[in-house]
Amino acid sequence: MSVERILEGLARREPAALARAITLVENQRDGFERVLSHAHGLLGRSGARRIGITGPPGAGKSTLTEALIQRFRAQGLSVGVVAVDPTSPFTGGALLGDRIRMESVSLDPQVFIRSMATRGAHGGLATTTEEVADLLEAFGFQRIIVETVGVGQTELDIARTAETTVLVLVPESGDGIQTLKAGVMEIADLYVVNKSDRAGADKLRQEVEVMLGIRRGNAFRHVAPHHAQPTRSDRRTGGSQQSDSWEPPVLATVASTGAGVDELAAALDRHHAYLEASGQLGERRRRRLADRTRAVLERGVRRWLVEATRAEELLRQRLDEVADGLRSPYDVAAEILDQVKTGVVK
Ligand SMILES: Nc1nc2c(ncn2[C@@H]2O[C@H](COP(=O)(O)OP(=O)(O)O)[C@@H](O)[C@H]2O)c(=O)[nH]1
Ligand SMILES: [Mg+2]
Repeated sequence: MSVERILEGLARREPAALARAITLVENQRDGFERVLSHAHGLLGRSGARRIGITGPPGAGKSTLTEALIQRFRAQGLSVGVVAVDPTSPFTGGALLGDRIRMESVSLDPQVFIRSMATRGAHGGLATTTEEVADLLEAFGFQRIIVETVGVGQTELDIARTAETTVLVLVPESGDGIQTLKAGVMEIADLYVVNKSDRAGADKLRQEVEVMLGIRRGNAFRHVAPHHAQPTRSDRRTGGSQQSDSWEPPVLATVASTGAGVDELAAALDRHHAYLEASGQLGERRRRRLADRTRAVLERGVRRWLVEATRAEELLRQRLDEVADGLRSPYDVAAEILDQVKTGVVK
């Protein structure tokens, strides 16, 4: 399918064209930036919101995503999902065991689920994921969920391309709590203790709350001179939010039965309202656009360096000298860069 044909198909809202566009972007084939540039012009029209869901494997992220899809559909909202998680497919397990309803969701044209290929997207995975989310938004989906597996920096970078980041932990997720302790997870906007039907869920919830409490205790930004500090129970429910600060709530869910999902959806709404009221929605958007432009520029430079210059060839020529200890990788890189800059290597 040519780029023209894809653009026409997207204008006619053909799901097949959307699928092709996503593949084009994932593989960075010729014309992918044209499609993305076009899509960019269509963003922000349908009041779309992006939600990033991350957490350790098996935490129930996909199950939770399915439950949210149902919830959003019941509100008449269309939902696009990007799953950067090769390990767990969407099974329909959250649909309360109702096969008929599950089918009706998977055949629902207002729901589009796409799994991302993670191989090959070296380093640029966060950018590519965000670009795929752009395509979904441009297509008209009103809620976009990005599911990523893991609790490391990469997963977080991906989840952070969303407006609201949800970290899903489970009683057995030792990893998650360790990372949390290490401070990597501080940027989640909402914490969910899923599998709250299991032993240890309450304890985990308390642990997470204590940890967030410690973090808040150390951070002066939470000291609001004209207001009383929210009480402990306010914090727990995320109930009392001032427009200038957000206290991440710690919610309990059982994704497989849908318990707690209404509260999660309500917390997502509250966070969005907070982002709007505080002006952060616009701020975060500007920051993302700057990050994106930089990422696209870097990607372009890298592609140009590899495809349009003889840098790689020169590298191969010099490799023996490096291997023999005659030169360092830094010398060689500097030489190549110099030659590229002065146009000796074209
Ligand atoms: N007991 C229990 N099992 C759950 C819950 N949520 C999900 N599961 C199960 O946990 C497994 C992993 O779920 P999945 O959504 O694929 O996890 P993901 O890897 O985080 O996407 C599946 O067998 C789910 O049915 C829950 O709240 N309680
Ligand atoms: Mg999953």
